[in-house]
Amino acid sequence: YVIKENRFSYQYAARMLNRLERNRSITALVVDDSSTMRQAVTSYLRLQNFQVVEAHNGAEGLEKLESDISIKLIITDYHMPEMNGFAFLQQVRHRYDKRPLAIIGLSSQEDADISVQFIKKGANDFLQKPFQQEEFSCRVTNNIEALEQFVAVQEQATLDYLTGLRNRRYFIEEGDALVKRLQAEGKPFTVALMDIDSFKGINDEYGHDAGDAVLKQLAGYLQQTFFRFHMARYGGEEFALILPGLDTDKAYGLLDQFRSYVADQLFILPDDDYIRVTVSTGVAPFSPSNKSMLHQLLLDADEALYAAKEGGRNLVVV
Ligand code: GH3
Ligand code: MG
Ligand code: MG
Ligand code: MG
Repeated sequence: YVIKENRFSYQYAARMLNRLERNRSITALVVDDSSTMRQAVTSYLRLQNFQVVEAHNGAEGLEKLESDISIKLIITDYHMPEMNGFAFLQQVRHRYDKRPLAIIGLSSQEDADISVQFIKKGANDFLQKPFQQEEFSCRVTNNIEALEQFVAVQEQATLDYLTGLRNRRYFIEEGDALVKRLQAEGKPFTVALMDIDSFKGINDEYGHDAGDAVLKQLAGYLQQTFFRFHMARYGGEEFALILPGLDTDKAYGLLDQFRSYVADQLFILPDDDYIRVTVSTGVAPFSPSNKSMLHQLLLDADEALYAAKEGGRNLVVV
């Protein structure tokens, strides 16, 4: 296949092999009322290793999309009974505004306006029927790679560079919605802020790199213990947590266990020296009737954190 295209190179072949391997975990949705067209598009996609599901029109396409979260690529026709390609596209972009989807519109219409409308309504690309298999495959590959890059950049923007934990932006954006959902469902949850004790002293005595090493080691412990929960590096040496399913007592138990674990560890510095480090944690008390926004719960947790520092540090305070 590669040799036939007369642009054989090891780099190109390697890239294509890698692409084919990655395509295995991607499902493509083919929406077309013509069975001949569906079969052709499906066979092209299978040659590229995609999993494929088919739909006869937009309405069926929406059902497939709802039930299969592995769908990342949609090839949709324009003219279809019941729900045409435009209506389908508008529904998809409206319902799944956060879901990463590459959408390619198809139409045999000679009308050039169809391609414009497809793009305006949210398609990433457009192909006029009939098309060559090679053009189809190239466009699919380009769109999938653009989508993957977009997802990777989006993911990077939620991470803290030093520790690899989620960052404050992610914590607030997702946390606001999480708190509202938990409150609506009447489920218990706890909001907490954790802060390293006398961290400035570590920087002053051992240097900034030593401080960074402490942050990274602590982030590793946080990851191990709280990976199931909503957690982020909230500020310099401060970490924020939302613990869904845990009321104040249960959260206190877990956070105090973590406090005691940290106090028992040796933190390794870049010069192989080691030190002890402790953390203090403030917990916003949970009550089912408290419908405060995340912002207020963090202020409550911060107040408790202040009390933990006043109380002598290496403490969890509710
Ligand atoms: P307390 O026990 O009251 O929390 O005292 P503290 O010294 O930990 O608190 P303070 O807020 O005075 O100092 C926090 C320090 O954290 C100051 C800042 O320079 C340092 N810091 C913030 N971000 C980083 C970072 O990414 N790396 C390092 N090494 N230090 C950082
Ligand atoms: Mg049609
Ligand atoms: Mg501190
Ligand atoms: Mg602090």
